[in-house]
Amino acid sequence: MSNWQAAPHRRYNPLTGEWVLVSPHRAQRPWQGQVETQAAAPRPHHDPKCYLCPGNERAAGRRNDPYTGVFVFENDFAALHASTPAQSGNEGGLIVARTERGICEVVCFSPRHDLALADMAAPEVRRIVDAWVERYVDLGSRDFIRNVQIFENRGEMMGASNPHPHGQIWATEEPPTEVAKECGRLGAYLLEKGTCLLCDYLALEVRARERLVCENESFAALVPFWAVWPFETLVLSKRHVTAMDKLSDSERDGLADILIAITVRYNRLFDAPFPYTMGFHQRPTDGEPHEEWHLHAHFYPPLLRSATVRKFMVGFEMLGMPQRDVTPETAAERLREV
Ligand code: H2U
Ligand code: ZN
Repeated sequence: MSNWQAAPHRRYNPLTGEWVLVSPHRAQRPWQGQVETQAAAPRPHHDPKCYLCPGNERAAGRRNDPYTGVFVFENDFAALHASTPAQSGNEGGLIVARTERGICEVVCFSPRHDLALADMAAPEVRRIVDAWVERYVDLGSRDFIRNVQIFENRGEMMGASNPHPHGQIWATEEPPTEVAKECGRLGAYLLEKGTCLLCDYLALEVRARERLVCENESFAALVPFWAVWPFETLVLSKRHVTAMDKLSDSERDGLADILIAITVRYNRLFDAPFPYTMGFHQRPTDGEPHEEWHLHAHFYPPLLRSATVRKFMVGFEMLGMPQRDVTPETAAERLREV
């Protein structure tokens, strides 16, 4: 394809069927708007007031185990419950609702209050990967759970309620909207072409190398051609696996390695802790084989041009469609070079 660095254009996201507007020439416009502050104070190894540190009391009065590795507990303020009785309503297709059941868990990544994924050693992150696999399999095996969404909100800017390294898992009765969209597109592609959309896309990106950020034997991280967030990345398993439970031992190590590699690059970019939401998309757990699925993670970081200036999704984006100024190619180059 020709040079997409100059003219305003639209890019297609084959995973969701949506489009993003790219305006490369706008990246230089001045900024006199909101400037974020980032807490930079050094944190202790253990904070007696932190509700996620080992041995501490949580907000709801329960106490954490004196854990030394990864610690998983059921969210005390869960968004969904396993026992909600079924109910539904439909008034002329206009007032439509139904109850949703689910299970919400919190995963403490480390007993150390002051660490983040980027600061951890590979064997420590590997233990988090093992915990995610175990929770995906266990929650996914419940008869009423059809999707297990694993994610992390990192940093105050992304709404994380606590700096202690942790993530969440929301297992739901129905695949949520983003998963359902991807499921539809991946399924349609397999039906039409007989191959996996993300295997084909990865092959293309590995050949081009333009948007590739880093890779190891089993995973690659790249800025997708259709990225919306300035430094958004997509982490793809190199082998076609539908979910984490199909990863080999060395591929689990590869996943741990690439998570460290990408978060270290993010922190180096503006020489400051880099906020993001990240999470995995994998085979829904409805009992079907879902061969169209290809395990991947999305990193959606809000920062735009420094540690304190973020991208807002407002105006045209709320009313029209997502838009970006810095091209994915430029973002990938910067992430490669740090
Ligand atoms: P976030 O930082 O991504 O919000 O995750 C923290 C979660 O921890 C949040 O969902 C839960 C909140 O409900 N939580 C507990 O389960 N117990 C507590 O004592 C405090 C926070
Ligand atoms: Zn803590």
